Amino acid sequence: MAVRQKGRDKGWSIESSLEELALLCRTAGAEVVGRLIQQRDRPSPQTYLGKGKIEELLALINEHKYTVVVVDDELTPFQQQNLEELLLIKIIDRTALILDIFSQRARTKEGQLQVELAQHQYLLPRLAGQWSHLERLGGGIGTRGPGESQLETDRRIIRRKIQRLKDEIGKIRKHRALYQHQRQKTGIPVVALVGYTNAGKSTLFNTLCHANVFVEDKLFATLDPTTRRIKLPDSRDILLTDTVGFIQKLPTTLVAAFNATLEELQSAALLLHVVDITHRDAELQRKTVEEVLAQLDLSQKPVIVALNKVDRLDESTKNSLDEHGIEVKLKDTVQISAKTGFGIPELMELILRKLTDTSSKV
Ligand SMILES: Nc1nc2c(ncn2[C@@H]2O[C@H](COP(=O)(O)OP(=O)(O)OP(=O)(O)O)[C@@H](O)[C@H]2O)c(=O)[nH]1
Ligand SMILES: [Mg+2]
Repeated sequence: MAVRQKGRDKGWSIESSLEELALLCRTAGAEVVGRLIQQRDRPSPQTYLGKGKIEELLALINEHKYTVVVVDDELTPFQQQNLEELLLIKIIDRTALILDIFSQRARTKEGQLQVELAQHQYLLPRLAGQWSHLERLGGGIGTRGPGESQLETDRRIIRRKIQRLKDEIGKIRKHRALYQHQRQKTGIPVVALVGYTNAGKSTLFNTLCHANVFVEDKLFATLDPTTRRIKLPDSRDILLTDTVGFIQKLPTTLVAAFNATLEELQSAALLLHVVDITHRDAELQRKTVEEVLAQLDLSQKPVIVALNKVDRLDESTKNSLDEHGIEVKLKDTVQISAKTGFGIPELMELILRKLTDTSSKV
């Protein structure tokens, strides 16, 4: 059961956001069997949902025997605890869901450590709730909660764990910096693929490198950056990097934890922004990616926009992409199909031109 509130996010319609949430659920291995939308100016600080909606939801849970409720926002620990007590059902918020997917997907040691860090940071303020919640739910012999001293111990353990994870990530980071430094010395420019999750970055990466990177029609197929050396039309080399996809309302804990990986982007000479032009929310996705790039201080980087999956469009729509809501008058835009290879020579030429432009400016 997926729940969200009306009118809370810039530009994104409730349907789009809920649809994306359902896709996230499927990626995490759960099927959405019901949806509930609440109209409210702002969420209740105590219970997120209002009284009437809670009753409605409770009735639905009893009728359909739902097992989990997924909320399309990040809940405060207080809201989550109260909701679980009232509904007596497991509540997962958008952040926990994304963290779960990330933990399934991380492959490298660094990726795993980063996700683990984000999970522990998410858990820390939620610990208190867990214990008192158990006490009140169960009560009595055998189910009595471990109490405050246990809670303090648990908090200490989690804090220590967080520190250990940070130390370990720090070590890997140093190693990476060394590697990056060596790479810079070779003078080969780095071109980094960025874009909304599922836009087709890895497919394009494969097409450009003839490599075989994990591609899947699921969200966040790629978590760990992969880099390969490829040749441009003038036979100059570049390093191409495939990265993690972005999403609206990306949990802040994750952005922080993945900072090290995203730092790879800082050293890029050029960003190749891949947009799934066939997606209903292509323009919103493009804007979201731009916002995340701005948060990461990358707005000043030279960018090429690759409008991907044009093989799905028919001839007439290809010429009027405006109808898809995308602002095609953007400079340095090229239409491609990572799958069929359409537009790839033009893309390579554009990369070459853009790199030559930028290097002649500095
Ligand atoms: N029709 C069509 N499908 C494509 C194209 N490019 C990618 N796809 C499909 O889109 C889906 C997502 O592709 P990926 O390459 O995994 O996307 P990504 O941007 O790397 O996604 P994340 O790693 O999850 O952020 C896959 O099912 C691809 O087969 C294309 O040019 N045309
Ligand atoms: Mg990918």
